Amino acid sequence: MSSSSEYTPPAVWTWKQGNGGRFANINRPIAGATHEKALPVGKHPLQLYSLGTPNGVKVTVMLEELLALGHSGAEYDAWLIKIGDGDQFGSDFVAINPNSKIPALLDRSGPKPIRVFESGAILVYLAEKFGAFLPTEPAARAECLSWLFWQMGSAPYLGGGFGHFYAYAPVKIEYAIDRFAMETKRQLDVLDRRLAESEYLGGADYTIADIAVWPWYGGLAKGLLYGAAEFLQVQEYKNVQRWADQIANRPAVRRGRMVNRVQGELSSQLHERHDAADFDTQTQDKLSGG
Ligand SMILES: N[C@@H](CCC(=O)N[C@@H](CS)C(=O)NCC(=O)O)C(=O)O
Repeated sequence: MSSSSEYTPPAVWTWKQGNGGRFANINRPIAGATHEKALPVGKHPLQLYSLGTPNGVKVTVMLEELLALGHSGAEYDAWLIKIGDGDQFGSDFVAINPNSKIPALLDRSGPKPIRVFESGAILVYLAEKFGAFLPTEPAARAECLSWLFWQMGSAPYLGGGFGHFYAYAPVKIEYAIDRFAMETKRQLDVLDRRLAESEYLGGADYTIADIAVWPWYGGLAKGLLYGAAEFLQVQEYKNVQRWADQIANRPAVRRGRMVNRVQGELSSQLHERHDAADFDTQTQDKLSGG
Protein backbone atom coordinates (compact mmCIF):
# COMPACT_ATOMS: atom_id res chain seq x y z
CA MET A 1 0.00 0.00 0.00
CA SER A 2 1.37 3.44 -0.91
CA SER A 3 1.43 5.62 2.16
CA SER A 4 1.88 9.27 2.94
CA SER A 5 4.68 9.99 5.41
CA GLU A 6 4.15 8.41 8.80
CA TYR A 7 2.52 10.68 11.38
CA THR A 8 2.83 10.31 15.11
CA PRO A 9 0.16 12.42 16.81
CA PRO A 10 1.62 14.75 19.47
CA ALA A 11 0.31 14.59 23.03
CA VAL A 12 -1.90 17.63 22.44
CA TRP A 13 -3.54 18.54 19.13
CA THR A 14 -3.02 22.10 17.94
CA TRP A 15 -4.76 23.98 15.14
CA LYS A 16 -2.62 24.40 12.03
CA GLN A 17 -4.48 27.03 10.05
CA GLY A 18 -4.47 26.53 6.29
CA ASN A 19 -3.59 22.83 6.28
CA GLY A 20 -4.10 22.73 2.51
CA GLY A 21 -7.47 20.93 2.35
CA ARG A 22 -10.22 22.30 0.08
CA PHE A 23 -12.12 23.89 2.98
CA ALA A 24 -9.11 24.82 5.13
CA ASN A 25 -10.06 28.50 5.07
CA ILE A 26 -13.45 27.90 6.73
CA ASN A 27 -12.74 24.93 9.00
CA ARG A 28 -12.07 25.88 12.61
CA PRO A 29 -12.12 24.08 15.98
CA ILE A 30 -14.26 26.74 17.67
CA ALA A 31 -18.03 27.29 17.45
CA GLY A 32 -19.84 30.62 17.58
CA ALA A 33 -19.99 33.77 15.48
CA THR A 34 -16.87 35.39 14.06
CA HIS A 35 -18.56 38.66 13.11
CA GLU A 36 -21.75 40.68 13.49
CA LYS A 37 -23.98 40.28 10.46
CA ALA A 38 -27.70 40.83 10.03
CA LEU A 39 -29.60 38.49 7.72
CA PRO A 40 -32.07 39.79 5.14
CA VAL A 41 -35.77 39.06 5.67
CA GLY A 42 -38.24 38.79 2.80
CA LYS A 43 -42.01 38.95 2.56
CA HIS A 44 -42.88 35.26 2.95
CA PRO A 45 -43.61 33.30 6.15
CA LEU A 46 -40.63 31.01 5.63
CA GLN A 47 -37.10 32.38 5.39
CA LEU A 48 -34.48 29.91 4.20
CA TYR A 49 -30.76 30.65 4.51
CA SER A 50 -28.95 28.10 2.44
CA LEU A 51 -26.79 27.04 -0.50
CA GLY A 52 -27.49 24.58 -3.32
CA THR A 53 -25.43 21.69 -1.93
CA PRO A 54 -27.08 18.27 -1.37
CA ASN A 55 -28.07 19.31 2.18
CA GLY A 56 -29.54 22.58 0.94
CA VAL A 57 -31.35 21.00 -2.01
CA LYS A 58 -33.33 18.71 0.30
CA VAL A 59 -35.16 21.72 1.73
CA THR A 60 -35.76 23.63 -1.51
CA VAL A 61 -37.12 20.45 -3.11
CA MET A 62 -39.43 19.93 -0.12
CA LEU A 63 -40.70 23.52 -0.30
CA GLU A 64 -41.29 23.29 -4.06
CA GLU A 65 -43.11 19.97 -3.57
CA LEU A 66 -45.34 21.54 -0.91
CA LEU A 67 -46.12 24.48 -3.18
CA ALA A 68 -46.87 22.06 -6.02
CA LEU A 69 -49.42 20.37 -3.73
CA GLY A 70 -51.11 23.76 -3.24
CA HIS A 71 -49.78 24.66 0.23
CA SER A 72 -49.46 28.43 -0.21
CA GLY A 73 -48.18 28.70 3.39
CA ALA A 74 -44.98 27.13 2.11
CA GLU A 75 -44.08 30.25 0.12
CA TYR A 76 -40.50 31.10 0.95
CA ASP A 77 -37.61 33.45 0.45
CA ALA A 78 -34.35 31.59 -0.17
CA TRP A 79 -31.26 33.62 0.63
CA LEU A 80 -27.77 32.64 -0.41
CA ILE A 81 -25.27 31.80 2.32
CA LYS A 82 -21.77 31.69 0.84
CA ILE A 83 -20.03 29.18 3.07
CA GLY A 84 -16.71 29.70 1.25
CA ASP A 85 -16.84 33.34 2.39
CA GLY A 86 -17.74 32.40 5.99
CA ASP A 87 -21.36 33.68 5.95
CA GLN A 88 -22.31 30.79 8.24
CA PHE A 89 -20.29 32.42 11.02
CA GLY A 90 -22.26 35.69 10.95
CA SER A 91 -24.12 36.54 14.20
CA ASP A 92 -27.68 36.31 12.83
CA PHE A 93 -26.98 33.01 11.08
CA VAL A 94 -25.46 31.49 14.23
CA ALA A 95 -28.55 32.60 16.16
CA ILE A 96 -30.61 30.37 13.82
CA ASN A 97 -28.08 27.56 13.58
CA PRO A 98 -25.51 27.37 16.41
CA ASN A 99 -23.81 24.65 14.35
CA SER A 100 -22.94 27.18 11.58
CA LYS A 101 -24.03 25.03 8.64
CA ILE A 102 -26.60 25.43 5.92
CA PRO A 103 -29.54 24.88 5.63
CA ALA A 104 -31.22 27.01 8.32
CA LEU A 105 -34.90 27.92 8.39
CA LEU A 106 -36.85 30.62 10.19
CA ASP A 107 -40.63 30.20 10.31
CA ARG A 108 -42.13 33.66 10.87
CA SER A 109 -45.74 32.61 10.34
CA GLY A 110 -46.63 32.56 14.07
CA PRO A 111 -46.45 35.13 16.88
CA LYS A 112 -42.81 34.26 17.56
CA PRO A 113 -40.30 33.13 14.91
CA ILE A 114 -39.35 29.45 15.13
CA ARG A 115 -35.82 28.47 14.15
CA VAL A 116 -35.05 25.05 12.69
CA PHE A 117 -31.61 23.72 11.78
CA GLU A 118 -30.35 20.33 10.50
CA SER A 119 -31.89 19.38 7.18
CA GLY A 120 -33.58 16.26 8.61
CA ALA A 121 -35.26 18.31 11.34
CA ILE A 122 -36.35 20.89 8.75
CA LEU A 123 -37.93 18.17 6.59
CA VAL A 124 -39.82 16.70 9.55
CA TYR A 125 -40.89 20.18 10.70
CA LEU A 126 -42.28 21.08 7.27
CA ALA A 127 -43.87 17.65 6.77
CA GLU A 128 -45.70 17.97 10.10
CA LYS A 129 -46.64 21.61 9.58
CA PHE A 130 -48.31 20.86 6.24
CA GLY A 131 -49.30 17.21 6.79
CA ALA A 132 -47.47 15.99 3.68
CA PHE A 133 -44.70 13.57 2.64
CA LEU A 134 -44.59 11.89 6.09
CA PRO A 135 -47.12 9.08 6.60
CA THR A 136 -49.20 9.10 9.77
CA GLU A 137 -49.90 5.36 9.86
CA PRO A 138 -47.33 3.99 12.40
CA ALA A 139 -45.63 1.34 10.25
CA ALA A 140 -45.29 3.58 7.19
CA ARG A 141 -44.13 6.47 9.37
CA ALA A 142 -41.49 4.29 11.04
CA GLU A 143 -40.18 3.12 7.67
CA CYS A 144 -40.02 6.67 6.33
CA LEU A 145 -38.23 8.02 9.41
CA SER A 146 -35.84 5.05 9.42
CA TRP A 147 -34.63 5.92 5.91
CA LEU A 148 -34.55 9.62 6.72
CA PHE A 149 -32.29 9.00 9.72
CA TRP A 150 -30.29 6.48 7.66
CA GLN A 151 -29.41 9.37 5.39
CA MET A 152 -28.43 11.65 8.25
CA GLY A 153 -26.14 8.99 9.68
CA SER A 154 -24.74 7.66 6.40
CA ALA A 155 -24.03 10.71 4.24
CA PRO A 156 -21.15 11.99 6.42
CA TYR A 157 -19.23 8.82 5.42
CA LEU A 158 -19.95 9.65 1.79
CA GLY A 159 -19.28 13.41 1.91
CA GLY A 160 -16.90 13.90 4.83
CA GLY A 161 -15.26 10.51 4.29
CA PHE A 162 -15.17 9.35 0.67
CA GLY A 163 -15.72 12.71 -1.05
CA HIS A 164 -13.21 14.48 1.14
CA PHE A 165 -10.38 12.00 0.73
CA TYR A 166 -11.08 11.16 -2.94
CA ALA A 167 -11.61 14.70 -4.24
CA TYR A 168 -10.62 17.39 -1.74
CA ALA A 169 -7.75 16.30 0.53
CA PRO A 170 -4.35 17.78 -0.39
CA VAL A 171 -2.83 14.26 -0.49
CA LYS A 172 -4.32 11.01 -1.80
CA ILE A 173 -4.22 8.55 1.10
CA GLU A 174 -4.93 5.03 -0.13
CA TYR A 175 -6.05 3.75 3.26
CA ALA A 176 -8.65 6.52 3.67
CA ILE A 177 -9.95 6.35 0.09
CA ASP A 178 -10.17 2.56 0.27
CA ARG A 179 -11.99 2.56 3.59
CA PHE A 180 -14.59 5.13 2.54
CA ALA A 181 -15.02 3.76 -1.02
CA MET A 182 -15.92 0.42 0.53
CA GLU A 183 -18.45 2.03 2.86
CA THR A 184 -19.92 4.16 0.06
CA LYS A 185 -20.40 1.12 -2.16
CA ARG A 186 -21.97 -0.75 0.75
CA GLN A 187 -24.41 2.12 1.25
CA LEU A 188 -25.29 2.17 -2.46
CA ASP A 189 -25.97 -1.57 -2.19
CA VAL A 190 -28.21 -1.02 0.85
CA LEU A 191 -30.27 1.42 -1.20
CA ASP A 192 -30.22 -0.78 -4.29
CA ARG A 193 -31.64 -3.75 -2.39
CA ARG A 194 -34.34 -1.63 -0.77
CA LEU A 195 -35.31 -0.10 -4.11
CA ALA A 196 -35.50 -3.56 -5.70
CA GLU A 197 -38.42 -4.36 -3.41
CA SER A 198 -40.03 -0.93 -3.11
CA GLU A 199 -40.75 1.91 -5.51
CA TYR A 200 -39.68 4.54 -3.00
CA LEU A 201 -37.59 4.25 0.15
CA GLY A 202 -40.49 4.46 2.56
CA GLY A 203 -42.74 2.19 0.47
CA ALA A 204 -45.23 2.89 -2.32
CA ASP A 205 -45.26 6.64 -1.69
CA TYR A 206 -42.71 9.39 -2.26
CA THR A 207 -41.76 10.86 1.15
CA ILE A 208 -39.21 13.04 2.94
CA ALA A 209 -36.97 9.95 3.01
CA ASP A 210 -36.58 10.17 -0.78
CA ILE A 211 -36.24 13.94 -0.59
CA ALA A 212 -33.35 13.57 1.89
CA VAL A 213 -31.53 10.68 0.21
CA TRP A 214 -31.88 11.70 -3.45
CA PRO A 215 -29.57 14.78 -3.51
CA TRP A 216 -26.73 12.68 -2.07
CA TYR A 217 -27.10 9.17 -3.45
CA GLY A 218 -29.12 10.07 -6.55
CA GLY A 219 -26.43 12.66 -7.32
CA LEU A 220 -23.67 10.11 -6.74
CA ALA A 221 -25.43 7.52 -8.92
CA LYS A 222 -25.80 10.01 -11.78
CA GLY A 223 -22.10 10.94 -11.66
CA LEU A 224 -22.67 14.42 -10.22
CA LEU A 225 -20.57 14.06 -7.06
CA TYR A 226 -16.78 14.02 -6.73
CA GLY A 227 -16.14 12.83 -10.33
CA ALA A 228 -16.36 9.31 -8.91
CA ALA A 229 -18.88 7.56 -11.17
CA GLU A 230 -16.35 5.28 -12.86
CA PHE A 231 -14.29 4.69 -9.71
CA LEU A 232 -17.38 3.49 -7.83
CA GLN A 233 -19.01 1.85 -10.90
CA VAL A 234 -22.28 3.55 -9.99
CA GLN A 235 -24.09 2.26 -13.09
CA GLU A 236 -24.20 -1.19 -11.46
CA TYR A 237 -26.81 -0.03 -8.95
CA LYS A 238 -29.74 -0.43 -11.32
CA ASN A 239 -32.54 0.18 -8.85
CA VAL A 240 -30.85 3.31 -7.52
CA GLN A 241 -30.51 4.48 -11.14
CA ARG A 242 -34.24 3.91 -11.79
CA TRP A 243 -35.24 5.75 -8.62
CA ALA A 244 -32.78 8.62 -9.19
CA ASP A 245 -34.19 9.24 -12.69
CA GLN A 246 -37.78 9.00 -11.49
CA ILE A 247 -37.21 11.65 -8.83
CA ALA A 248 -35.10 13.91 -11.08
CA ASN A 249 -38.07 14.13 -13.47
CA ARG A 250 -40.44 15.60 -10.90
CA PRO A 251 -41.12 19.28 -11.79
CA ALA A 252 -40.75 20.40 -8.15
CA VAL A 253 -37.39 18.64 -7.94
CA ARG A 254 -36.23 20.37 -11.13
CA ARG A 255 -37.14 23.72 -9.57
CA GLY A 256 -35.82 22.93 -6.08
CA ARG A 257 -32.38 21.89 -7.31
CA MET A 258 -31.92 25.29 -9.03
CA VAL A 259 -32.44 27.34 -5.87
CA ASN A 260 -29.28 28.76 -4.21
CA ARG A 261 -27.21 26.91 -6.80
CA VAL A 262 -23.93 28.63 -7.66
CA GLN A 263 -22.29 26.14 -9.98
CA GLY A 264 -22.96 24.28 -13.20
CA GLU A 265 -24.81 25.65 -16.23
CA LEU A 266 -25.86 29.27 -15.71
CA SER A 267 -29.41 28.36 -16.75
CA SER A 268 -29.53 25.89 -13.82
CA GLN A 269 -28.73 28.54 -11.20
CA LEU A 270 -31.25 30.61 -9.28
CA HIS A 271 -29.12 32.28 -6.61
CA GLU A 272 -32.08 33.59 -4.60
CA ARG A 273 -35.73 32.67 -4.76
CA HIS A 274 -38.46 35.06 -3.63
CA ASP A 275 -41.34 34.22 -5.97
CA ALA A 276 -42.52 31.31 -8.12
CA ALA A 277 -42.01 33.54 -11.16
CA ASP A 278 -38.27 33.82 -10.38
CA PHE A 279 -37.75 30.50 -12.17
CA ASP A 280 -39.15 31.88 -15.45
CA THR A 281 -37.39 35.24 -15.11
CA GLN A 282 -34.12 33.49 -14.36
CA THR A 283 -34.36 31.35 -17.50
CA GLN A 284 -35.27 34.36 -19.66
CA ASP A 285 -32.44 36.48 -18.17
CA LYS A 286 -29.90 33.77 -18.80
CA LEU A 287 -31.15 33.19 -22.34
CA SER A 288 -30.83 36.90 -23.08
CA GLY A 289 -27.38 36.99 -21.44
CA GLY A 290 -28.59 38.90 -18.33
N1 LIG B 1 -26.13 17.49 9.17
C1 LIG B 1 -26.23 18.80 8.56
C2 LIG B 1 -25.08 19.01 7.62
C3 LIG B 1 -25.07 20.39 7.04
C4 LIG B 1 -23.76 20.68 6.33
O1 LIG B 1 -22.79 19.92 6.43
N2 LIG B 1 -23.73 21.82 5.63
C5 LIG B 1 -22.51 22.22 4.95
C6 LIG B 1 -22.78 22.44 3.45
S1 LIG B 1 -23.45 21.01 2.68
C7 LIG B 1 -22.02 23.54 5.51
O2 LIG B 1 -22.81 24.44 5.74
N3 LIG B 1 -20.72 23.68 5.73
C8 LIG B 1 -20.13 24.89 6.19
C9 LIG B 1 -19.11 24.64 7.27
O3 LIG B 1 -18.88 23.48 7.63
O4 LIG B 1 -18.54 25.62 7.74
C10 LIG B 1 -27.57 18.91 7.83
O5 LIG B 1 -28.02 17.89 7.29
O6 LIG B 1 -28.19 19.99 7.82
